[in-house]
Amino acid sequence: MLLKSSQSKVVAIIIPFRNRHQHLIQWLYYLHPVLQRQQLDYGVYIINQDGEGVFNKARLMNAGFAEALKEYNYTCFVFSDVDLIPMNDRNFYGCFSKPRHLSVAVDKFDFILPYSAIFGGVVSLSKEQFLAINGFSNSYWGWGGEDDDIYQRIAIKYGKSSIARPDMATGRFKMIKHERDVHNELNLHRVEILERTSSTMEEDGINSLRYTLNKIEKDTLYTFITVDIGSPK
Ligand code: BGN
Repeated sequence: MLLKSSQSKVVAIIIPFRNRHQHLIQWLYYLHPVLQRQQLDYGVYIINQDGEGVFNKARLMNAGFAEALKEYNYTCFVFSDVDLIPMNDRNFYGCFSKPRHLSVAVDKFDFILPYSAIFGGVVSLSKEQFLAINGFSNSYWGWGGEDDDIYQRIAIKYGKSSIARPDMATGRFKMIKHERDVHNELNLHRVEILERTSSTMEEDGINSLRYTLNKIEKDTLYTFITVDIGSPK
């Protein structure tokens, strides 16, 4: 594949995680061959939330960004749910001149975009793009909103049409079926937090991230990092 200079192939794949080992096995089985065929220079980082507190996916993704950079000079970050498997090898897990939403046609949503501003599932941002928007918000505890928040950050920083997507045939995904997770209940504060993104994004993000690194386990196929990210105030 010919790459423009703005596209980057030194990629850290960051997967926020807790108690989804069955999915992880499948993700690794399907994704490694795809990533190898795409000839990426990549590492896979599973960021495991320690304990049974309320899940905070965005904080885990921020921690993954920080931990991956301690290890290698990554220039591109792909943030992926552990249960999303691409159906098309040509959906490139790299970075582009715009932040990119890769999972545009998921079977769970009948292979259509549920809404035009959706930016969850699998997304890629260059290191530069991620830092320019101060990463993800740390404030979303429980389910929902953190992906809309990063979409807002991008729109605020770069303007409304600032994300890129593959076409709907390239962007097909299967979501591995599962029950709702425990300790990841719907976040009832998500709408009000989202309304404040423009005024909080400068202070709430990768620059204010706090966590304790508890364990790093290196496997041939991935690095499994357990972090304590605290609990809601
Ligand atoms: C949206 C959620 C996203 C989620 C998608 C797809 C919110 C914020 C409400 C304003 N957003 O509704 O986080 O990825 O559904 O499931 O809940």
